[in-house]
This record gives sequence, structure tokens and C-alpha cells, in this order.
Amino acid sequence: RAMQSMWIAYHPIVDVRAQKIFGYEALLRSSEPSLPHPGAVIDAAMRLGRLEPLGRAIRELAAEPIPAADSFALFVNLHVTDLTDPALSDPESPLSKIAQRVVLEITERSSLDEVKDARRRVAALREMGFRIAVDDLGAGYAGLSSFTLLEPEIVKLDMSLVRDIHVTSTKQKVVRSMTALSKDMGMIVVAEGVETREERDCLVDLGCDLLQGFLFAKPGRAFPGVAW
Ligand code: G
Ligand code: MN
Repeated sequence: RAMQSMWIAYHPIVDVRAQKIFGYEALLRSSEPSLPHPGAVIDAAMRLGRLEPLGRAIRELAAEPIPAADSFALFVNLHVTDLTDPALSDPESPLSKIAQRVVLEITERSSLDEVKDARRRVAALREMGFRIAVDDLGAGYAGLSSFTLLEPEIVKLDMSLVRDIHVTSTKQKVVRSMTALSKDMGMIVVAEGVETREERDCLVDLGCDLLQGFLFAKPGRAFPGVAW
């Protein structure tokens, strides 16, 4: 029932300097009142042993309305179990067909240790044209293990590093050095959860290429426009 109530909200990721939309992150939403946030849907699927079909449904829903006329990137969140699902690397899936435009986000919050052959699987996804992002970098107790294993094209800094960064010199130092390190390795940096102009200006000064957050747009059904 939960799977039938799912829909996808799209949240813009913006290039502030160029004032261009770089891409949209597909975010899981449910209209089922007992499952108020995406974590509840994922927990329910995990309890029922239905994570794989859930992941497939999310990826299909996310790819469905992508306009061919536009070239923006589509960011899709993966659960670690999705990495072992053969459907993910099926060249005929709707997402694979637009792989060149797709960034697969893998959260730093969960360990890749249990994923058999994680490195090889990720390499195969790259062969298909997908790019890889490490999500939630710097969140909670997360470390840098996915970052070093995946060598991602894109790094997403967690919003806990972003919040009030303009008045928090330690966060400024962390973001400045993570951004410099990532750029040095040829990676693109996205800062998530930007809510104020002060945070935006500080992040741009620190060298973040791309920003995402409620300051620019709320996630929405169509592809929301951006308030610069
Ligand atoms: O784990 P991940 O980074 O994929 O989570 C994205 C979540 O963060 C989404 O549920 C989205 O609604 C939320 N989000 C995106 N931008 C902001 C923001 O500016 N502020 C807050 N509080 N949440 C945000
Ligand atoms: Mn994400």
C-alpha cells in the first residue's frame, strides 16, 4: 500500500555564480498518513524484506518525467542494498537509459562493508555512464570510508556543516579544507540544506560550486524554479 502512495519531489541543485540549475535531486515522498517521512517508508520496506522492489519503484518513478529537451542532471538516492540489485545495472531500465545524466547518491551514513564487491559494482555503474556522489558527508558519526572507497565525482556536504556556517569558524575551516581537497581530486562539491543568504554567501566564498536548500526552492512535484 505504501508503494502505491509514493511520489517523487524534485529539489534543485544550483550553480549560484552562473545562476543556472545544475540538476534536481529526486526525493521520496508518501501520501500515506502513517508514513510521514521517507525514512518511515524505507523502514517499513526493510521490515517486510521489500527494499529491492522499493528501490526499483523509486528509480522508475524518478526517471519517468525527465524532459529530454533539458539537460539537467538527475540525482537519485540509493540504499546500500540497491548496489547488489541486478535491476540497477540493467541497461534497459528507465534510469540506465539516461545514465549520462544521472548521479547516484550513496550516503556516508551507512557502511559499504557488507556490500560484496562494492568497488567493482560501482565501477560497472560508471562504465554505464552513471556518476557517483557521496551524500551527507560530515553528518553525525559518519566518517570518510565511502568517500575513500567510492572516489566519487561529486561530494555532498551534510547540512549540519552548513547551518550557521557564517558565524561558526570551525565549520568554515572544515568546509574550506574539504572543498579544497575535493577539488584537488577533481570532484564537484555540493553544499546541502542552505536556508539563508548568509550561509549561501559564506559557502560561495569558501569555494562550494553547487548549493541546494530551501533558500532556493522547496522540493516540488514539477521541476520547481529557483529564487536567486
Ligand atoms: O539525506 P539526503 O541529503 O538525501 O536528504 C535530503 C533531505 O533534506 C530531503 O528530505 C529534503 O527535503 C531535505 N532538505 C533539503 N534542503 C533542505 C534545507 O534547506 N533545509 C532542511 N531543513 N532540509 C532540507
Ligand atoms: Mn541525498
